Amino acid sequence: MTDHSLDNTATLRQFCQTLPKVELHAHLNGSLSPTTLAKLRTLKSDKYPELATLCWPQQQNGGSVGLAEFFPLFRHIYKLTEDEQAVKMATWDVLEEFQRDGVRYLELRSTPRAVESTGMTKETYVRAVLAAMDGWTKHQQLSPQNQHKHGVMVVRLILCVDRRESLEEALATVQLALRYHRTTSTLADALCHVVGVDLCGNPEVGDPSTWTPAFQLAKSKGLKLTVHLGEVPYNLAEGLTLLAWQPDRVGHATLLKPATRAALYKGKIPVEVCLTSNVQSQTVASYDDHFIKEFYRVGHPFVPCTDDKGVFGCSLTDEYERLATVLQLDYTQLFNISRQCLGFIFDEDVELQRQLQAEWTTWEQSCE
Ligand code: 6MZ
Repeated sequence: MTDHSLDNTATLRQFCQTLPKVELHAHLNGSLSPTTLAKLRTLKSDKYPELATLCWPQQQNGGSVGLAEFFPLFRHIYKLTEDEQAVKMATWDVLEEFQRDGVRYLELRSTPRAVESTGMTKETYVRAVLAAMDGWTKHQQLSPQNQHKHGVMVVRLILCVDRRESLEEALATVQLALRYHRTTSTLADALCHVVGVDLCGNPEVGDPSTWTPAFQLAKSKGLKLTVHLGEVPYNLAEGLTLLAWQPDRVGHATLLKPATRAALYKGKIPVEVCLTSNVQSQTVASYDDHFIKEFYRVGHPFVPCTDDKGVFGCSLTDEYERLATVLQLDYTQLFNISRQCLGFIFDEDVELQRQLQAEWTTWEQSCE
């Protein structure tokens, strides 16, 4: 595949849009599009009239949102997804949008949440997300007009522990992840399941050593691990504690101490890179200053991801386009990066991995 292998009118954007893509770092509630927010606002307008104008900051001013303003946003957003019906609607829409963006394998992540006033428990939250994933997948399979020639986008779930949570809460999330993990799932006809756990939330809050037993348990039971690493310039001990959990991937890894960076490189731990999110949330000064250049130079594995496509107003297509510009990549290099991501997915099903590889090969051949 060369830069000239596509038809002359094809632009970089078209290439990035049609490229089959893998999305491995997307938070459900941060991924809600303006359209979904509007639908949810209408649904909740009697209960929360004060949310009538709620929207993402970038919809108002197109501007960035620093980490200090980022986390409080979810206090409001969470009111819109405080019951199972709303969670299902939100999940369904997010899947539609990722598929439309050319994503062919998605690991969506979310923090199980209990809301006393609506009766939603952490378990019914997880069941609602999985039910929407299953329902959406079946709907796609049954709708010939919606069918991609390689079938429906594959969807998996990662459960998050928020840094505000206690060890007991983290352990409960790991137990939930195990209950809905494929190898132990009691849902015989389930299409979608949990593949791993993540540590997310405000990096200024909490100390990772608190949750070590929970993440060790997850690892020992066969769940895959990812952690948010280095979003703020925290101390060396914190970075090393997180890496001692032996995560299978890490998110961001933007502000690492040299010893943490060395450990990351030594372990060849793939990084979920979220360019737009990092620059907009001001953890990286500019795209030119982004560590992606260093990862690419030293050959460290990475996966382009959106993080919160709603909050940051981006798509995975945007992320590939941005990557091409920052790293000066041609189409072949972009394709190779997208294909390399298949090696970092958490679902270890050999047949699934074979199918995905075949799909990428077919796509590559179609460009020749
Ligand atoms: C850390 C983040 C995040 O779980 O309710 N979240 N945590 N860093 C980030 N990058 C800027 N983006 C999102 O989705 C929203 C939750 O994901 C976490 C935050 O804890 C946020 O509350 P769910 O679906």
